Amino acid sequence: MLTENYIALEEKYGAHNYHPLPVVLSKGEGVFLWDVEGKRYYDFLSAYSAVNQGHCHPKIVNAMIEQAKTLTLTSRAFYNDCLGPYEKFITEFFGYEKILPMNSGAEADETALKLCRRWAYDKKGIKENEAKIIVCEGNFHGRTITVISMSNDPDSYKGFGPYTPGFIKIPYNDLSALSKALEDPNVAGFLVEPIQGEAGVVVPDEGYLSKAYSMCKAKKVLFIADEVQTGLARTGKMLACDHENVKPDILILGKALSGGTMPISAVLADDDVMLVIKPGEHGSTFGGNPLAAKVAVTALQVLKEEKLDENAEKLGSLFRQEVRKIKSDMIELVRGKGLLNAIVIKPKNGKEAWDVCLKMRDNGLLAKPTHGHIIRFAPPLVITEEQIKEAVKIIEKSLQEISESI
Ligand code: IF1
Repeated sequence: MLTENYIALEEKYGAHNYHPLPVVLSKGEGVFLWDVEGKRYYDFLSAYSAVNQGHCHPKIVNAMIEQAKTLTLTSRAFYNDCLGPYEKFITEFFGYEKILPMNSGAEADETALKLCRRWAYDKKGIKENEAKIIVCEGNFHGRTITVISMSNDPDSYKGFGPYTPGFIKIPYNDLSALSKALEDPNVAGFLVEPIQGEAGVVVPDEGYLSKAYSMCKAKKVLFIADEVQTGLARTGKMLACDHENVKPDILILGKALSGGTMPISAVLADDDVMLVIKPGEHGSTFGGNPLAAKVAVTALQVLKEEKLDENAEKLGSLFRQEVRKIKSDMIELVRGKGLLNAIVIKPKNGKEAWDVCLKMRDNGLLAKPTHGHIIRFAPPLVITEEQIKEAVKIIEKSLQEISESI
């Protein structure tokens, strides 16, 4: 079946909730993807940072196969022999007392919101149903009704009301706005992405996270970091918060926690926060299942053993340095941290980011525009120096070909 046939199937039988780049993939290995015609591509999206360890990492896949043949799901109605060891491993890995295991990133964000609100009532003494949580404009935390209630992107929230109340929206990277919002005694938490991914890889000023953290502490407000996309070595440190030595009161992880094999997310916190939720007050059918427990431990071990944070730091700098050498009037700017980068495209004679992505696809590299004219570049963290250089050549060639075609 050729590319068109597969696309036609999705068009006919699938919801139209995406507009994918026209390429049909059938195999992944490390930094590479192959389409149904056998053409190879560099993957520069990594499934939105869910494949940091590279596609089908053998250690992770083998751990999955072994556990899949043994026990995949018990539900939390009973104990199993994988969850406790996983909980010990991950809490020691990140330095927290407890983990609440979930599946998707949105579920983990929802869990963090519930923890924060319950902590507000039981520990901070805020009146029931009065808790407020500060969020940033430009945020992306998932697609559930409550999560889109925090969004100021019409594509995320329009037509899905009524919305969940209790959120205060402030501009990102704006400490005076945060300071003002923190004056409200009913504020219980501040939920923030250390780098705003969907907004177009918006990196805040140096010191923003640490100052925001201190301001929250001064007002007994929980600092909640959504590291679903920025975490797990992506930005050159195990967590993006590590760049400023900030330890969030609630840490949200997802995506690469499974190395891209299955949905696994997690919320980490210390007892003072985590134990406000009592038995029977929160959960999920698959949360903390034995298969996820084994996969997540292996996925984290791979990050550490292969020093993928150091590789991301080193090769991210190389990527930005090499892209900045490209002579093209379609490059407005390059920004990012580690291997989470973006190029802001200056449209030229009607050609824009989407056209650049189509051309890069023809030349063997897959990436996709986020808002408007911004292209995110986020390869698996196992990429090598030589592959980064080859990828930059493809970007340069593609921009040149577009300019010549106009
Ligand atoms: C889509 C965006 C990225 C996330 C952060 C929570 C979640 C995400 C910081 C929710 C998910 C995904 C969702 C996917 C595309 C992708 C995305 F474009 F939507 F915004 F990466 F930037 N926090 N991001 O980035 O995790 O429930 O999806 O497991 O919805 O189109 P999830």
